[in-house]
Amino acid sequence: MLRNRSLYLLAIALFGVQPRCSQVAFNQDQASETKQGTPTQEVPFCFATQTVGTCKVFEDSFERDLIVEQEDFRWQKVIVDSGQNVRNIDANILWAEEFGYVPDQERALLFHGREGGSTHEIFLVSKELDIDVQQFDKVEIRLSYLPIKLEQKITLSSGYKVPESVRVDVCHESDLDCGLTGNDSQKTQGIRSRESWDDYWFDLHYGLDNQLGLATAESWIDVKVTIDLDRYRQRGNFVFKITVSMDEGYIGNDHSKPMEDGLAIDHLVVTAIKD
Ligand SMILES: [Ca+2]
Ligand SMILES: [Ca+2]
Repeated sequence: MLRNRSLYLLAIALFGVQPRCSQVAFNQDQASETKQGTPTQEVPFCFATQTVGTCKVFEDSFERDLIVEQEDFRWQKVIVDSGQNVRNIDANILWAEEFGYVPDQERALLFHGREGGSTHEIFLVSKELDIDVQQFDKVEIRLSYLPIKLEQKITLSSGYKVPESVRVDVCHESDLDCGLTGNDSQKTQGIRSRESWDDYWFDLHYGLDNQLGLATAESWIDVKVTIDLDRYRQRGNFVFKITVSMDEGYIGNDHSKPMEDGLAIDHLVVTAIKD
């Protein structure tokens, strides 16, 4: 952190101008405050010249019990497309031994469906990122994911056909249109809207041979999407969600049995780019 801070101050001294990115990167007091709620969070660090620069907005390795902690500056909620809240969601942070291997530290986040349940998507929704969308050009979102016996086509309860997968959706309409505000019915309608959210797909792997508990380093796929900020300048800020789609889960919904469908993520990094 000290080294980062020194580099950052040096960058300011040399170049004088830097894109505004996460305020926590520029204010020591706020950084300390933010860290309390996210003990595994490396404080974001931004630097830039007058013409180019990058800024790590946040990273998440899911080294905690709750997916969305109250003080976390990154996530606002994890929700299923029916509008159900976190208590009913098939998403949990598990330890490495339950996966077999995780790519970053000791835990990762597992999503799954439910045998006999209708087919849903699960959304992990970011807070409004502290990126100046007028000044930066792109956002890059990277993560590692573990596919477990996924299939190429499923039909969601909303009628849409999608592959079992993980992707990034970015809100390009109003908060209300994207289901970020409003009454319960507006939130449910907005959060699943294909019109209000743009979808950005990662490379898809189906992991037909993978099984929970037997994952190795090779089972995890590193992927990234790059998003042009031009389209979000009018909205004025950047909110994204990680969306996973699948129908089944543990066989017989018994967590001691193997999985028919599962998808884990780890080491998610969001970077703003000025090029
Ligand atoms: Ca991890
Ligand atoms: Ca399936």
